[in-house]
Amino acid sequence: MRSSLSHISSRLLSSSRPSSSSSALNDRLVVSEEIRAAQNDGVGVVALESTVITHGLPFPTNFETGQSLEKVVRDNGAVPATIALIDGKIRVGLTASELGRIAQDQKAVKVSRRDLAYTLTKGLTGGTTVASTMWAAHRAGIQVFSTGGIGGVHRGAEETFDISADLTELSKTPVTVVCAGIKSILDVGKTLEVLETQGVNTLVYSKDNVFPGFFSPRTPFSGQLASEDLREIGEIINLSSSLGLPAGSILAVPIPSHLAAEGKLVEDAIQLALEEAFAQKIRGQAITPFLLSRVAQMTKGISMRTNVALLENNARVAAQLATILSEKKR
Ligand code: PSU
Ligand code: MN
Repeated sequence: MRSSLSHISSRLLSSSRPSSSSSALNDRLVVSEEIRAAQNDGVGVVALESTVITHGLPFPTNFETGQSLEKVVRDNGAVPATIALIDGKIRVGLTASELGRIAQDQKAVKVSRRDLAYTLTKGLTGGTTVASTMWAAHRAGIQVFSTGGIGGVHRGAEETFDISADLTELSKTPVTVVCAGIKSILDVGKTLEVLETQGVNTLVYSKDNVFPGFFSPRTPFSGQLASEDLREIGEIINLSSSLGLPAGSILAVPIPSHLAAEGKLVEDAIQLALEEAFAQKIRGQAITPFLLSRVAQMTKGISMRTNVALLENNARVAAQLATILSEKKR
């Protein structure tokens, strides 16, 4: 009896040993030559997610946007690292033809942290969310990541428990996520509460400490600190890591004033769609697709155009921040 127990416990111990994890990671994580060279030369690198390509925008806008985001990063002195799952590998840095491939793959999986292992095992194409892009970026030595909006706490989460893995990833992966705030289809207040609980640095790139709401420059909430000085923001990020704090950071960039009028139109449509969803008792997983398609209908394409412009604006700020952070290491 005793010997069979010790046999079981030694098997349990050996199965939980992390010994093979780093070689599996070395095998699966493929970082492009250009990105490796940039890192060696102290040039900034900006990670870009791919769920927006596989699931966020229709073809060919998704492909064109993927390319234009890479161009914006380059024009601002950094090297883009679009991250996606292709043929059983986590690819950091894609060629134009690979970008085209993921943009047209109808079977692409939306890959959050939990979906990494199964999507790789099946060799499926995967668009990485904020959570899994952060995870891969950190393992590839990339500190800055640009996206549109992060996932968060859904309205009604007290019943559905629908809280994005983006928030838990931010608690344990020291990557800075540049975004335009949190879309009002989510519960912005609850999302900021969870970020606080999880110890995430929540910074606003503005002179006013007003947390932005993606299409709208204002929500009723604030971040910890507002600053228009990317060097100061870089110092906070560096100190957070130097102190050994495991969490990442959010840098929320308000919608620029030249997009404000279009943003207001889209935000009004979102509020109307939310009322419709409530009246029609649409709940749970059905809500987000309902809201997004209603808003697209109501704004006749303006929501998509503004979304792309916000993505580009964030990529610009992220490239500038990545350049500052990499200078300090030279
Ligand atoms: N929020 C947006 N636009 C997006 C997403 C979120 O305003 O495209 C995408 C991002 O890839 C984000 C993901 O990481 O959805 C969150 O999905 P979920 O809530 O299933 O974790
Ligand atoms: Mn969810």
